[in-house]
Formats: sequence, structure tokens, C-alpha cells
Amino acid sequence: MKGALIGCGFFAQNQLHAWRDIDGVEIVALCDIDTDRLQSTAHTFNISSTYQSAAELFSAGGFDFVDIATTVDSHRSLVEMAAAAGVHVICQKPFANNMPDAHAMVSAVKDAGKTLMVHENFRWQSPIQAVLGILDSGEIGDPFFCRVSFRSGYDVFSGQPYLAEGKRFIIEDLGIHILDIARALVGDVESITATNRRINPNINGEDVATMLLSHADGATSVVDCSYATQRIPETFPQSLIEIDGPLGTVRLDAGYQLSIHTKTEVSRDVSPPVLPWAEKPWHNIQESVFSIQQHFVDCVTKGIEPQTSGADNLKTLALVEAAYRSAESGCAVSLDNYFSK
Ligand code: NAD
Ligand code: 89V
Repeated sequence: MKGALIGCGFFAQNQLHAWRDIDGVEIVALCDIDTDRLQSTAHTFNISSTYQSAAELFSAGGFDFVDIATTVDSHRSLVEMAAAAGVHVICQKPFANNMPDAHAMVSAVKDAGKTLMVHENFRWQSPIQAVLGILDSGEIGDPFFCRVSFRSGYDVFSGQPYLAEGKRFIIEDLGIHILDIARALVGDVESITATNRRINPNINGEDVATMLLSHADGATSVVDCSYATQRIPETFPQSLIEIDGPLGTVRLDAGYQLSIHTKTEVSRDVSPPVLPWAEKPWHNIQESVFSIQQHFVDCVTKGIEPQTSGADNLKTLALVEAAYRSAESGCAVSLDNYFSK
């Protein structure tokens, strides 16, 4: 499979490393409106076809899929260009700025008969996959309570300065991942109640959010996120998990320690590997980039829908929108509001 990547910024470097490690895939073209980023990335990854305009990239063609690694404002137009060009698409999160755009993007790629996957990689982290494996085994029974918690004082703004500028911050950028993990663990959500706050005076958006999810099967989840939490050990970028089922509990604690409490207690270290191009503490995320991209290739090859397809991600994006609406109104918000009956 030949691919093109659009957006040679901070995170795309991970995506390009991961593509190099996946058998049968070659990134043959790069695109960025910023010449310096375009040229330095082309040099690092030895890719000779470079474009400063996505329209020119698509009209030149010569690839089967496009990996869109730009920030959200450009996603709708780039996904629609990809659909018009008839190529498979991976698009970074947040998938879209609003639900009407997201629905339109899903329709455009569906009508083109191509695969659309959102790069929602957190559920692909190997410690999260280990928790999913325990739930699948039935060892603790069907969960009735889940908490997914991401609390940190890590300075994300130095690598991603735009995160300090937007009116929205933690729910849209990070909470989106944690909400998606809750969906992967416990299933679809019927309603959400949320609070949020800005603690750091030097940013525009909220950096703390606490969300209560009512799942369709009756389970309850708490999803809490903070970038205003000074703690030792600093756990960035770990998501800590606690799940209760009728037969036992499972916990993913700091330092990637997994424990299962049934009639006995079993603990194991599920630390993710540090891939050759990865660095701590980002290795957890970096490994998940490899895994989700491999999943995309497997799905396209087999003609099946990715776990985090565009259609699936509508439900995660709706949770983000509903969380903001709940935090503003002080009321629970039904997810039905975001889907036509
Ligand atoms: P960035 O600003 O560092 O990089 C984006 C690049 O896209 C820039 O080089 C910019 O010039 C280019 N660009 C913007 N519009 C373009 C267009 N129309 N055509 C061509 N190039 C264009 O941003 P980033 O930090 O790399 O984030 C990119 C996306 O990845 C964001 O949506 C972010 O939320 C997401 N992200 C995901 C993860 C994850 O774990 N999944 C982690 C970090 C960032
Ligand atoms: O995954 C992300 O989108 C990143 C980070 C983990 C730093 O929040 O922005």
C-alpha cells in the first residue's frame, strides 16, 4: 500500500516512524503548507515527493490512502478531497469541529466506497488492551462501574502550543481519548453529566473536567481529566482504570501495574515496550500509533471496518459535544440529540 501524509508537525513524526515499521506500506508523498516542516520531515524520512498544497497532492495521486495529521480546522476539507480522489483515509482526532461536519465527512468517504478510520489511538495502548482482554475473558463479569482517570501536571503546551490558545482544551483534546477508552471498555453511552474548570491562568480553555456517563447497559463510568494536577509520581500519559464487575475488579494503576481481584489477587506489570524510535514518557502513546496504523492496514486488506472508524468515532465526538453542553447547562445531556432517529 502506498500512502501520503498531510501535516508534517509535532505528532506526524510518530506516525511516519510507525509507517516505516509496518510491512507492505510505503509513504510516497508528504504535504504541508509550512515549507520548513515539509522539507525537514522529507529529509528525515527520505521522501522525495513533497507538496505545499493538498489539492496538488491529490491531483498528482499515486497513493492508495492518505494520513491526515493536521489540526482539526482543516479536517473536513481534506477528508472531502480524499473522498473525491477515491483513496482510503485516516484522520487525526478531534475528527471534526462539530457533529454536522463529522456526519458529512463520514458520508463523503462512505459514498466513495473507501475506508475511513479516525486516529483514536489511546484504546490501542497495550496496557488498555490488557484490561480489554480481561473484560473479554469474562473473569469479572459484566462491568457495573468504571473509572478512567488521566491526571497530570505535564507541560503539553511546549510541544503543542496551540493547545493553550483554543476556547476549548482538555475535553476536546485529551478527554476525547479518555471518553473513547470508556466506550471501548463499557460500551455505548446514553447520557453524560459534566463539570469543567480552568485552573492554569495562562491558557484559554478548561484544563480540568469530570464526567459521569450512563451506559446503555446500565453501567456507570466516571471519566476525569486534569492537566492541573501536580503529583508524584507524575503519570503522564497514563490512563488509570478501575472496573468493578459482579465477580471481581480490575485495576490499572500508576506504573502500568495491572491487578485482578476475584477470589484471589493477581498482579502483573503491563508496561508498554519502548520502540526503537520512541522515548519515555511518550512510549505508551508511540506504541499505540504503531498498533492503530497496523490495524488500519489489516482492515483495508481484509475489507473490514476499523474499530475506530469514522462512523464509530461519531459516538466519541458526540460525547465531547455533550460534555461541553452539560458543563454549560448544568444538566445531563442525552446522546440521542446528536443522531437522527
Ligand atoms: P502541529 O501544528 O504540530 O502540526 C500540524 C501540521 O499541519 C503543521 O505543520 C501545519 O503547517 C500543517 N497543516 C495545517 N493545515 C494544513 C493544510 N491544510 N494542508 C497541509 N498542511 C497543513 O499539530 P500536532 O500537534 O502535530 O497535531 C496534529 C493533530 O494530531 C491534532 O489534531 C492533534 O489533536 C492530534 N494529536 C494526536 C495525538 C494522539 O495521540 N492521537 C497526539 C498529539 C496530537
Ligand atoms: O493525544 C493528544 O492528543 C495529545 C496529548 C496526549 C498530549 O494530550 O494532545
